Formats: sequence, structure tokens, C-alpha cells
Amino acid sequence: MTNLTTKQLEYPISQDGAGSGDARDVHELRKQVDEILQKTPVFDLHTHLFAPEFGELNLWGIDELLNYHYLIAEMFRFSSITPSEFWALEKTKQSDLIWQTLFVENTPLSEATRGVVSVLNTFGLDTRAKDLRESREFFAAQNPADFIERVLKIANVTDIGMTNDPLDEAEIKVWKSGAKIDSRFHAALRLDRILNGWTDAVPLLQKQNYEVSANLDATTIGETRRFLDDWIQLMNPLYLGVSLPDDFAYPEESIRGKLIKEVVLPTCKEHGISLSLMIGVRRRVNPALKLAGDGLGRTDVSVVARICEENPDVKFLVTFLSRENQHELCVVARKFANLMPFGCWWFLNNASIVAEITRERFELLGTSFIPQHSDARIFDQLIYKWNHSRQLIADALFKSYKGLLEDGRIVTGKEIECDAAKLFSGNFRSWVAK
Ligand code: HDL
Ligand code: ZN
Repeated sequence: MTNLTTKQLEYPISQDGAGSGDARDVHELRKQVDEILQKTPVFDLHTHLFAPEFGELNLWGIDELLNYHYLIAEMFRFSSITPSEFWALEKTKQSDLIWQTLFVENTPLSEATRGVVSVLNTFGLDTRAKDLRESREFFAAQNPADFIERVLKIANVTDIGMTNDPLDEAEIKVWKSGAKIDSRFHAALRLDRILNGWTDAVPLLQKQNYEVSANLDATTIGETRRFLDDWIQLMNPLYLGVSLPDDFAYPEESIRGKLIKEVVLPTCKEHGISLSLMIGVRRRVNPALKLAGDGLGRTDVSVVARICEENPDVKFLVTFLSRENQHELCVVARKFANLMPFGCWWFLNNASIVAEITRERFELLGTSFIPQHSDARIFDQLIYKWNHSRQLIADALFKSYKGLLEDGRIVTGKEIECDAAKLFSGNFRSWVAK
């Protein structure tokens, strides 16, 4: 590799004639990358947030922030309280205990605890407070609609992918009410309860007047497709999504294997809709912790190669929960153009791992991937989840640009802007044609 001299590095000649304001040296380049990634708006493709029209389902404020299941799991590591004692407390007592345990008696060093600190700091609240009086007063004084606008602006997020369950009573009510959903909030039709819990799903489908039975006969297959057609009509989802266990296999002689093959994939083809596979979750490793009790396992990534090869006309969004699987996913994505890796999911959304995953993606895929989603469950989380991610993605992108400079090619400010737009929204929008 010919190393450009310092002089050349300071004044590299751009092939297309770098315009003024383009990086003249690595310090200038770093500044440009940081500025551009801060100002580039984000399409957050996977969250558990809800549009304001979903009322109580839309969570925000300090008591919800502290009752995030990530923090509940961490609290049990320090506190002597048992899960059953904890679950018996009412929400504000739970958040008092979590604050006392994780933020007062111990140093908040984890990603999830630092996130709460970052949110309080953003609103000028005392991050070393001995109790939650001040923050509760602050959040109680917020107007919900104004608060949403304020958070979206701070986080520079323009669009939110929700997670929508067509079997959830509270959600069904809103969708069937004909309420006009805020256009910045987009549905994602989640198939977990159908694909991972078919026996329990059957009576719920029957309740919505679909003639299904536990055994997957032709009528049931047809009716389940009609169910998806109707909900696609109602939700206009960005994609169909499902989380899958670490031992997910495909093709597979199982209820899930048959439903994927005979219902989900034909529906994706007929509607031209993408399928999001989030693979590697081991649900209820410790059931006593409820939502906080899930874990992860490593998957045989060849399952993704097989499903992509078998369905070349379906566009797949895929992420894994195991760090090793993310590297393997990059390699499979090099083999299949209908595979779009996305996000640093859940237990991977930590600085040290986001840095590694993002760098290996640039090294193996260029800009042909979607670096992150927030998975936010509480609105305020958008602030820290995207602040942390922007910094980490900027670090990785800068390192790649710096390597390019050293190899003899400058990047212009325009190119950085274009790359950032692709990574933060463009790749996703073109993938789902939205
Ligand atoms: O299945 C999923 O979408 C996961 O993201 C789970 O909701 C998980 O509980 C979570 O919140 N991860 O961040
Ligand atoms: Zn999620």
C-alpha cells in the first residue's frame, strides 16, 4: 500500500476535484464526519414506541424510563429484593428502588443506566439526585404532544418504525377505530405470536372471524393469509417482522416452518413487502424476571443463506442477537443481494460491540447495510440511544475514510453527506420502498 506523504495527506488530490470545504487533513475530516452525522436525520426502523394516537401504549417520563426491563435485570444483581417482592410493588416504588440501587448506592456505568443519566442531563435535571422528586415534577409538567416533538428534534429522528401486534386487544381497538395515525409513525406487522405460539394464536384469530384450526390444513393456510392481507391493508406496514430463537431452522418440518413457507413468504411476494428476521433470542431464560428474563444464543447462520437463496424475490432485513453471528451475517450478505443486515440489537447495543460490528460492516459491505435501530420502548430513550449510536457510527466511518485517505483517495463533504443519508435512512427507505 503506497503511503501518501504527510504533504499529500494534507492536500490529497480528489479524483473529481474536491470542492472547497472538503477535508484537507484527518483532523478536518474527523470534524466533518462528526458534524454531518449529527445533522443527518434518522429513520428508526425498529422501536417499541407508539404514535400518540395509541394513548397509554405510548410510554415516556422518569418512572417508565427506570422501569425499562434492562434496568430491572441490572437492579436484581445489586438488590436483595426477590422478583416476586419487586413485582408486588407499584410502579413508582419500583422506580424509586431502581434509582436508589443503580444510581445512588452504585455507579451507573452500564449502557442502560448511563442512558437515563444522559436523558436527565439533557433536560438539565440533577443526575446525582438522591430521589426522584425533581424529575417527577419536571415530567409531570410536560405536555405529552410537545414532549414528543422536543424528543424527536433533540434525537433528530424523523420517522419511527413501531412494533405492531395484530392480536393485541389494545392495538386492535386503535387500528379498527379508523384513527388517523401520525404519519411519522409507521407500522411493522409483528408475527411472533403466530409463528412462535400458533396454538395460543388460533383462538385469537377465530375471535377475529378467521376460520383457522390448530392443524394447518388448506383452509387454515388460506384464512391465515387472508388475516395477513387484511392487516396489511389496515396497517400499511413497512415490513413483516418476527423474532426467532437461536435454534431457528429453515426449512423445517414444524408449524413455524410450514407457516413461513406457505403463509408468510407467499404474502411477502404477493404484497412486495420485506420480511424482517431478528434471530437468536432465548425467551424466558429466567421466567421470574418476565420481560427482563430473556437471553441469547448463537445461531447457525446458514439458515439465512438458505431462506435468501430459496426466495430471491423477497427482500430480507436480518439481524442477530449473538456478536459472532453478526460477523457471519456480513459474509452471508456478501452472497445475497436480497439480504440487508441491520442494527446492533438489544444485548449488542453497547459501545464496545457497536464499534466492532459497525467497523466490520464497513470493511465487508461498504455502505450497503443499516447500522442501527434504537429498539426504544420509552420515548425519551431516543435521545441517548441515537446520541450514543451517532458517535459510534461516526467513529467507525471516520476510521474507514481515514484508511481511504491513506490509500490515496479523498472523500468530499458531499460524499460524506450522501453516505450518512444512506446509512441513517436511505438504505432502509429504498429497501422497503417508502
Ligand atoms: O423482540 C424484540 O423486538 C426485542 O427487541 C425485545 O422487544 C426486547 O425485549 C427488547 O426490548 N430489546 O431491546
Ligand atoms: Zn425490539
